[in-house]
Amino acid sequence: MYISKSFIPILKNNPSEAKIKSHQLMLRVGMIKQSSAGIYSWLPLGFKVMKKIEQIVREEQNKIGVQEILMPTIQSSEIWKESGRYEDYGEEMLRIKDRQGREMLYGPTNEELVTEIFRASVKSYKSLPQLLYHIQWKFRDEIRPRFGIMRGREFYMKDAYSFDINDEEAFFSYNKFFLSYLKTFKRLDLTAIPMAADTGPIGGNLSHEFIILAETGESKIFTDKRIFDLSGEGTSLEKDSLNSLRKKYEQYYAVTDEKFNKVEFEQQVSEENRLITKGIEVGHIFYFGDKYSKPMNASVDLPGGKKDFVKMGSYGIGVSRLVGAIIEAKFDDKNEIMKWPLSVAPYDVAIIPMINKNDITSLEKANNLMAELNKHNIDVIIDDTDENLSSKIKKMNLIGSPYQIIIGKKSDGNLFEFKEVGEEAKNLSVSEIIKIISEEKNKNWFLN
Ligand code: P5A
Repeated sequence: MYISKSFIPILKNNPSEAKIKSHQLMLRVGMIKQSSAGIYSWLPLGFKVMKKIEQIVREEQNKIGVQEILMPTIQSSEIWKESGRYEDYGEEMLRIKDRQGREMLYGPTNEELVTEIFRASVKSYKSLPQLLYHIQWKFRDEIRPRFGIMRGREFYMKDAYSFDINDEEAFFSYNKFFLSYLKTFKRLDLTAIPMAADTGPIGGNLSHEFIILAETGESKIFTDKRIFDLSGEGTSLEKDSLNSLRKKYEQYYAVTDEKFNKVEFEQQVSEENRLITKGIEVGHIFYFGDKYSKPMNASVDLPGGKKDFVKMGSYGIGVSRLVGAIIEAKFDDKNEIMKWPLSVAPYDVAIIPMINKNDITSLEKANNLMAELNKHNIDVIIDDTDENLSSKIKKMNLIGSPYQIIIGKKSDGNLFEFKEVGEEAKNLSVSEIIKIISEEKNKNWFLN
């Protein structure tokens, strides 16, 4: 891709309406454009990153055996009246009337709709467990949409739902998502910590929020620092292995402010291990038993001939919020340098040729280099404008490709000035460059 042909509307300065670094950067490099309060269009750069995040989320869901479906954004109010949430959900729900005067709504979440799909065809315990997910836009008429796509009114969510025969099996499903979330966030190069949390309008009494640390986060958290040393590495998808994983995490105090209890915190965590800080909620998992299956009559035949309501959980990841969360975690706003994790970078490599009007050899070199890198599935952006080198580097630092190649006076013969952002530049050949990037791209993540 050439900068001159791309739709990357870069602003000279930070827009004054943006208060946190992710919102500033996303507007500054034209990743998004506000369409109305809390509602955004996604422009090429932002869309590319979000789609890459979505694909990682999808792959990790598929790996634990969740099946992808796609439910609509617009739902009928009928099923919400059955579950009893139509009134409870209050002003956050966007209510719509169709031309026949039927009450519809823009889905803020899908527990009811998926239960309706399930009950229409699953009748026996023999078909359990069922794990379903979709990745779809949601709408919540938040009173205070803010920080750009971090707290939007319209936002993109992966939401999964589990249906099981009893509590034990339902916890097994819950724990699969617990592990899958640790893995998903790790692939995004984030450390997300599961913390006991309030269940709000979704309900139930077991729930974990997955939180990444950030000063600009909206969640206040209280933790034992030692929880940051844990990982899901080595955990298999066996019941016992997953149980011990959750126990390993739950032995350390880690809660959001709604669950905070000063006495417990001080009793359980020694002073040097206490951490009180802020974070961003990037995922949230819930177990709520028969909260929806009972009022909506979603039951299955049991082995002895009796019937019982299925036990359900739901599992969300804020796909659009993650774009902002990664920026909060990775953007160096003092030096105005963004480095996307290679797994989601809009472009793997930025090629910056120094172009002199009378001499286009460096642009030709850049073109040849791009052709070579493309052959190895390495995605490249070239700054083919005739701006000076320092403004080109500034621009690429904001776009955030993790690697940069400068083609100028110093590039001699077959060697190129190559650098991983934040590291020293090196003179390398094309094949050495391809090797470094390909190895990083194919890195093995735990539990593949
Ligand atoms: C779980 C899946 C639920 O809605 N029902 C289906 C459950 N959970 S949740 O915690 O309310 O939302 C899941 C994740 O969505 C992101 N999120 C948001 N992102 C951007 N703007 C918002 N207004 C917003 N609200 C929720 C969060 O990442 C949250 O963890």
